Amino acid sequence: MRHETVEAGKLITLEGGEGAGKSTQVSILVERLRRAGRQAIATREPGGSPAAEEIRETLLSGKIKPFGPFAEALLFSIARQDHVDTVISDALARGQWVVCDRFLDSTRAYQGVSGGVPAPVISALERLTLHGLMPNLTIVLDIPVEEGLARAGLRRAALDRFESQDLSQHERIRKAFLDIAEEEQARCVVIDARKPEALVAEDVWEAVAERLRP
Ligand code: T5A
Repeated sequence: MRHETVEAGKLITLEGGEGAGKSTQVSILVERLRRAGRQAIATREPGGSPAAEEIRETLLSGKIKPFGPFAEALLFSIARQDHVDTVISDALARGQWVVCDRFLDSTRAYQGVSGGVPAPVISALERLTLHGLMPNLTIVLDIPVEEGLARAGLRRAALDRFESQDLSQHERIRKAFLDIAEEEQARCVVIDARKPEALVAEDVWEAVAERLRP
């Protein structure tokens, strides 16, 4: 019997603060990868699998907030593990390119740096939930906090649990993403998200083409 070896897919994550344009760029990138002949899927966190989408509702409603950032970090991690185990790993094994709106760096930035959950705890959660899986490429969309919040606010009537944090927390989160990108340059690329959508999409594609050769 002849066995065909399937080339493993790639995991690309988009990260950044509120309203940076992650969801917009995820859709554009998936279309572009498909036009380049790759099988590509869009997914998101928190969520991405039926069970994780249920956890998303609970987290964004603020019901877990009284238990503190550690409890939120645990729940984001439980959701991530299900998402990885039931969606991402299978897709990668089938050779698909997975483009994910937020992933582990959001937990590092929001619950870790902004929420004060110690970095070794966040790292332990990553080890327990990801079993060594890391994105092949992480694109950090960087935008001044107030500009991003204005975009997010235009889209929705009410801000969720995390969007409604105070400005200094959003500034810490922005810096946390930039610090991660600085520390992990082989994995991360920072893109100026203030530009018009089409120009940001060009920068995203350039980064993907240069780093991953789709
Ligand atoms: N969270 C998440 C944690 O605390 N820990 C974690 O581990 C994880 C995974 C998720 C929340 O959960 C937190 C972080 C978040 O607060 P969400 O609803 O998924 O909540 O929110 P976000 O991921 O922040 O997504 P947003 O929907 O707020 O923003 P996006 O996806 O960055 O932006 P997008 O594409 O929806 O665009 C927003 C608006 O701007 C316009 C769009 O048309 C849209 O109206 N826009 C642009 N306008 C001008 N120029 C451009 N270049 C534009 N690009 C988009």
